[in-house]
Amino acid sequence: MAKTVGEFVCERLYAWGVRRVFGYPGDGINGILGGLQRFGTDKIAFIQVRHEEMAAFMASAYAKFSGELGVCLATSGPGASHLITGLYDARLDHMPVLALAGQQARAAVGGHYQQELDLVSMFKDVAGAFTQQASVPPQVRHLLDRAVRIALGERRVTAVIFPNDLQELPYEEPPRKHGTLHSGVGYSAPKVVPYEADLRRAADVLNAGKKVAILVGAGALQATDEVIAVAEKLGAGVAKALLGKAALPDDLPWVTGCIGLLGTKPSWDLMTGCDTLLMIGSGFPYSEFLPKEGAARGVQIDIDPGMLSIRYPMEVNLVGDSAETLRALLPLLVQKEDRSWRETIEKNVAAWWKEMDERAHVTAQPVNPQRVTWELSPRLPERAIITSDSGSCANWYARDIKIRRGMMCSLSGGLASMGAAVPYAIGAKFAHPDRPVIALVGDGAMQMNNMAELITVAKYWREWANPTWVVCVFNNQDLNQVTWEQRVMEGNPKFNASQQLPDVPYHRFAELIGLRGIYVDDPGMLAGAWEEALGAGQPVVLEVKTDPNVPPLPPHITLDQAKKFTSMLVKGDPEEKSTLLGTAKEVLSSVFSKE
Ligand SMILES: Cc1ncc(C[n+]2csc(CCOP(=O)(O)OP(=O)(O)O)c2C)c(N)n1
Ligand SMILES: [Mg+2]
Repeated sequence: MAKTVGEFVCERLYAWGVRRVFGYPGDGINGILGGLQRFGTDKIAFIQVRHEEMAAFMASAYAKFSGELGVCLATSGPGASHLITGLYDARLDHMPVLALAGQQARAAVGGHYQQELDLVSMFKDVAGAFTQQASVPPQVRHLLDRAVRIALGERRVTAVIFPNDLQELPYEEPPRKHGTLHSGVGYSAPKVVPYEADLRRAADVLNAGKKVAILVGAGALQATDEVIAVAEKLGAGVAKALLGKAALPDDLPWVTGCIGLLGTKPSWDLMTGCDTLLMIGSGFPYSEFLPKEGAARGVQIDIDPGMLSIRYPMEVNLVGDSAETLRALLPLLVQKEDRSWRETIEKNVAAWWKEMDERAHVTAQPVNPQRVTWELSPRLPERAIITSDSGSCANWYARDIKIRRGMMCSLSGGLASMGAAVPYAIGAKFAHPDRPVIALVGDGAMQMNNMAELITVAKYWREWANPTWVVCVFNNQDLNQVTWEQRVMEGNPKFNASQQLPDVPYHRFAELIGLRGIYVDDPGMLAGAWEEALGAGQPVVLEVKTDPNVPPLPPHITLDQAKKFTSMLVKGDPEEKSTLLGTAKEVLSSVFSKE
């Protein structure tokens, strides 16, 4: 029997190197699933998720952690629309992800049919680089070839939509005649390096600087040695955008940690005190954390011209691969003899880590959330992968985890979506089954969708070479990050109707579905709990009852924000009687005293 279009799709994806697809079935996509069944799940594994959005998050995380194409699959209508948020996550973080979606039969399209959405229009923004709906079998080959090559080459999301009747038809190669396409498989990333003259202009700016600050992002993840060499030569300090947290280890004394709202005071001092800024592979969005316009000369390196000079007007804009460009730049740089700038940075960094230690040990009711990550950090196994959800835990992830060489970490950066940490941690395991994986998640995000995805973990963990997979839930019964934003940014007291969360026994839910559950409501138990979780030999939900009144404040607070905060205290907050007053005032005053 001739192979079907569905079988051909699998065969072609396999030829492109695709070995797993994250997805969920439905009658809109059953022809491709039937094709996969016949093609062989030993060649392309189907990872069954609980929700299509999670499949897209997993594909995004898989691309981030493996460096390969992530593929997700969904049925027509609601399955396809469920993919959207996860695809936007990949889009905003520049990840190559291919979405395969079903559609109603060709004869029904345009007929307000059940589960018929205008999918080309729907995907067109998120997968704007390439979205096409197949209409005849000979078209499928080039649609797939282009969708994969564009996703990989442009680091974009692409989508191919398949009407369900088309999936069942016999596959036909494009005939040799006018009006047909004859495409092929294969893509190799080029070496992208700026011209010598532009490198010289960049070197001139960097050599003239006396106080050089470097900011690295996800684009520098493969350039660790090169960034270290350049920073050493320039006597520079290096701050990290959240997605670039693993680009440099935190045990280097001149690495100031993360930058921005979730960042550190030494990163703030680095950026406000520098006279020259070198930005490498970062789309870090908040310009107010960079030097004031005109206060520093700037050089930027990015593989994507669209990301150049949009956060700070740079003097030299270099399009290039980070590692290759830095390697080419290095011989043009002059070793800075005056190390006083570097010494100041190192002093600031040492003081900051001491302050982090103190903040983690401030008494809270019952557990200080910062203590959770502080205790995890030295216990992180080699080569661990850490993911974080969006919420207050992202602050503790950004600030308290000392990343070491060989580790990986990520989160939903550009989109900053809730609900990504568990699917990210699952995607990480499929990319690196031999690495221990740890996810940090708030209770709101756990309730939103991460809990359901634990079922996916229960289904697959026995296939993973290393069974260590831990999700730590910060149970504070609050949408805490936003509660604090409402207080500090808006000057409003906590609004219980929108912020308070029901208490859920996450550790017991874990046990119900066959995972290990650990519960901690005493900071003294944390060290032992982490050790137990990391050595459990099976996936664990570590639930910690944390205090919502420990403020995840930005490293630098403006006077305006402080005034609003004070007015909130006057207006009255349901938590007024708690430790909020003490802790928040303490932290605020410590921030101001350093101004
Ligand atoms: C999908 C989505 N909805 C809403 C938000 C806005 N938001 C950001 S953090 C947050 C609170 C998260 O609460 P939780 O998961 O309990 O973590 P916590 O801040 O309490 O530690 C919300 C609502 C978001 N980022 N993503
Ligand atoms: Mg919470």
